[in-house]
Amino acid sequence: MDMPSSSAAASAPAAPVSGTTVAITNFAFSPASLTVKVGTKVTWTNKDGDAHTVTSTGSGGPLNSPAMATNDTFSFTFTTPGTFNYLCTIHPFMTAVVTVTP
Ligand SMILES: [Cu+2]
Repeated sequence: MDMPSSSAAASAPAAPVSGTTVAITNFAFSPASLTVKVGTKVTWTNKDGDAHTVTSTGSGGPLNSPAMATNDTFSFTFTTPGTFNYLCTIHPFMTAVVTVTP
C-alpha cells in the first residue's frame, strides 16, 4: 500500500481502475465502471463547474448524494456485494456503475 507522498506534478491523468475514487469531470463519471471489494469506501469528487449528484438508478438504492458543487466530495462505503448503477439526477445521461465483489 505504498502511496507516493511526493507533491511532484501530477500532470498525467492517471486514473487507476483499482482506486476508490471517482472523478466527475466533463459531465461524466471517471471511471464509469469501478470494481471494489465489499467494505470499500468510494469517494466521488466533482471536478466540474456544474453541480452533479451521485444517485442510485431506480428506487431504494444506497447512493443518494446531495447536489455537489465544484470540488465537493461524496463518500459511500459499500457493505454488500452487487452491481450498483447510478446516475446524476441533474444530468440523467451521466451514468456509471460500481461493482462490489465479496
Ligand atoms: Cu450532473
